[in-house]
Amino acid sequence: MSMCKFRFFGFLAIGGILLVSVVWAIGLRNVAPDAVTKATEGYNLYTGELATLTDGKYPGNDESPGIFQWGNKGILVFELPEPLAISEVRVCVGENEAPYIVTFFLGAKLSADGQSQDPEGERKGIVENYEFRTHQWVSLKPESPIVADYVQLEVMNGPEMYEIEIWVEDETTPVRPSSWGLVKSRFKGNL
Ligand SMILES: [Ca+2]
Repeated sequence: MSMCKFRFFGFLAIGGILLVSVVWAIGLRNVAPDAVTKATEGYNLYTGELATLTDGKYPGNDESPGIFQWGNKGILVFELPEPLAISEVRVCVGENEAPYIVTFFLGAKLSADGQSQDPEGERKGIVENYEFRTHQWVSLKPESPIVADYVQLEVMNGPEMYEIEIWVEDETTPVRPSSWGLVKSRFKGNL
């Protein structure tokens, strides 16, 4: 191996270790796959499968990821198993410029029919994104982490959605094993 290659791979290794260490220290983890996910039913029609929103597949890492899409507007809810300090909600989107609104609740529960626009429980915060992005990650990030156990995502204009992540900070919980891919996706911020 030439010195250039050696230096290159050495830099990658050191950089990777440093970045992974940073993420480890912060203790970020995506809890969306652990949540009970539900879409409002009745007036708001959608195509696609809810499960594809938390299967870890999106255009940045899969050739044909599933698309979840409302006809126009709709609400998705994520009920977490316990209150957690949520630092960011991200949505990987495709076509259709759209606004996104996330509301954080504590003590709320899903209703049997999924109609949960005004769930019981205490509303702890709301974050809105009107950047109208397409084909990238949309970030909904509160100024500081919000402790909540119920996350509601409201969209309009029927955006294509590939993946939703709910990132929490927990210093006692290490990141999941796919550290390098996770670091790249977190710091790149785009597809
Ligand atoms: Ca997906």
